[in-house]
Amino acid sequence: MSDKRTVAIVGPSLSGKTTLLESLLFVTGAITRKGNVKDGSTVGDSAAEARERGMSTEVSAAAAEHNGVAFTFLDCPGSIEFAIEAQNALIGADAALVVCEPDPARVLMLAPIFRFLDDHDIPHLLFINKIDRAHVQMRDLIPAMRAISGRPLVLHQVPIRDGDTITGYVDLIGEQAYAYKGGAASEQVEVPDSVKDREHSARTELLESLADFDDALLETLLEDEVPSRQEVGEYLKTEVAANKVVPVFLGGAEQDHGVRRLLDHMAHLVPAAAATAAGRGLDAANGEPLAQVLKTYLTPHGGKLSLVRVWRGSLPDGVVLNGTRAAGVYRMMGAQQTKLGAAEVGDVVALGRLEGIGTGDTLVKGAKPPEEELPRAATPPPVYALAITAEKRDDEVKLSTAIAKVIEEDPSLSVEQNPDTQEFVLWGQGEIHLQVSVARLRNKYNLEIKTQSPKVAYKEAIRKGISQHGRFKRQTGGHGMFGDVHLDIKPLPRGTGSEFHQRVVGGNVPRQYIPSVETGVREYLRKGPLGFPVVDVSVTLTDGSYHTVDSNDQSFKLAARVAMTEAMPKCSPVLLEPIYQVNIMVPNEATAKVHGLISGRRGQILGFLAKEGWNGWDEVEAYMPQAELHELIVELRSLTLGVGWYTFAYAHLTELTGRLADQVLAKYGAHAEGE
Ligand SMILES: Nc1nc2c(ncn2[C@@H]2O[C@H](COP(=O)(O)OP(=O)(O)OP(=O)(O)O)[C@@H](O)[C@H]2O)c(=O)[nH]1
Ligand SMILES: [Mg+2]
Repeated sequence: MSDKRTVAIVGPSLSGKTTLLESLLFVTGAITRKGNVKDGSTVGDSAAEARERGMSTEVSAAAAEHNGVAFTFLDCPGSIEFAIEAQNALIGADAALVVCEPDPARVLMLAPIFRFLDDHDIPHLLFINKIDRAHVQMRDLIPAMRAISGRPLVLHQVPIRDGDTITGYVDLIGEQAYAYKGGAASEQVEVPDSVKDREHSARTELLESLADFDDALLETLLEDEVPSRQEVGEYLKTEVAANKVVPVFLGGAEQDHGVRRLLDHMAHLVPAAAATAAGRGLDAANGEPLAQVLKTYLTPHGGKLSLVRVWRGSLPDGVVLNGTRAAGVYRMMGAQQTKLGAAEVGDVVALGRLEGIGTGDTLVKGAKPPEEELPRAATPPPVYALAITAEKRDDEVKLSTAIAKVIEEDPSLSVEQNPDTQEFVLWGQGEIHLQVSVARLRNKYNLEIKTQSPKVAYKEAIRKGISQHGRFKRQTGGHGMFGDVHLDIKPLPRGTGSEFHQRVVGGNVPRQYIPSVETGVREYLRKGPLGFPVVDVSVTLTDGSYHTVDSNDQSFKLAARVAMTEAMPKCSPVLLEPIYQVNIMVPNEATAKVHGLISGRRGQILGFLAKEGWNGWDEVEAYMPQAELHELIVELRSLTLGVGWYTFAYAHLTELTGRLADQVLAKYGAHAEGE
């Protein structure tokens, strides 16, 4: 059981994770031909939506063997909009391999990943990819990365250069030099003289970093003794497993540079299943079988596969988990599956047909779900919305079922029927996330969807009051209708809502008809003279009259409507727009730009503070109109290399007048075109 390792491959968008997976699979012989991202022929990007875009859109699992270790790799999308995929995968991984580009200008993109790894104490290794394009010096790159990482980064390798190109590296632990050979294993060479000084200082630095967490090593160093290579390897292994230090490797996924050595080091450094379980407070050896769902896949033909980490025990095909029978145990290779007889401790494999069981769920053998759940990744709050409708009217019914299925695969997506605007609104993590979700609806469920920015929930109120008489009278053949009311209408302070009172004396409006007057008033208030729901108004029934034969509920309701329809346009109606409180989190070099963004969008800054526990980040608090929030996340990300985000909550309504109000009324108001 100790020879299984699950490694989640994570890192910023387009850093080369899927290409690296392809390379890892190729050099281990798990695949015989390398695909590439451009043609959509990789194992990692087998989903139609990923191929359409040349970017990963969901986690993919693939297995490979190296030096007697059975690896399962989880290739995670890098886009911040699909962060939930990586986070759920990381919960079940023994370690993360963080892949990044050799570009100091982009290291900020590592911030959210490092943060998640440290918050969850997940051991990780850093792979600086695209070394064939590295024109920067390590002395510029590494300090920039160190400023972002919460843990000390220790160089495992130093590059060997020939002019502008990196041709190989010296391994600081093995103290050996290697020259890259495109497409083949690197060749061991003499350590070039030009690198010797750098190697020496980097190795000293490595040992000192390790000694910071190990007294025995510290003593050895203080006594000027040199630990053996093997000892250094063991110190590193222990400290990586405890997430005390992060070793840094170099390479190029496209040419397989450094990939074999990376595998050797992963086989050594990535903790085994029992250690990972212990890190989660679990005993992998004793107790009933225990597993957890890392990802849910629904195939276009309706099959369901749950990617599961086995924390303890063995799960044979047909095992009943949480009351549901698993039909099929599969090893995954991108979109391909190989049937297995059972899943064992440390495995990450797919189980078939676990209906009713979702991503993150803890699984135990037997008829019931467990009493205690294992920790799961928090679902990120939504930041972007689109109103959707089916292209064909007949598909409206199909739509909600299909969306529920897409949400089952992707917990960071949600849907609501907006109570104010009546729109069906899809909520998610950004523009691309929603485009991909809409593509899934098309690719998997054959549904064509129309999208538009969601309507703003405008309201209206009045600025002055009035007393109004309203009468509804109809004399037809037999029974007539007669209702007659006097209403006092008054504005209320902002945020009060609407109120109905009555002060009728002497039974002028018989008691039983008063609720109908209120109904008439409230029905009217759903759409006021400007065309929006009316709020902050008080309506009092003061007087009226009735007819013994002709009066009834309906007549009084209609009389109230007559009075309201007559009165309200005379009460100086005013448009109200919803204002939200937003809290914007950004690296502090972007704070000034965010202030500009807020004021440019009619926002009001309430204050800003250094974000607690987040070195180098600010939190800016502001009021902003809902109408200005739709694209906020898009702009915020473009100011911050994608790492900024915000939370929002409805705050209050405020009057909107002038040109902006005219535009809203022309577009959505009572007399708008198409209304
Ligand atoms: N020059 C060079 N390009 C590379 C290397 N590895 C990957 N690329 C290119 O980088 C681009 C992105 O590669 P992907 O493998 O899709 O990156 P990714 O990290 O999986 O992207 P997402 O999953 O969308 O975050 C592609 O154009 C690759 O061909 C490399 O070692 N050298
Ligand atoms: Mg990818």
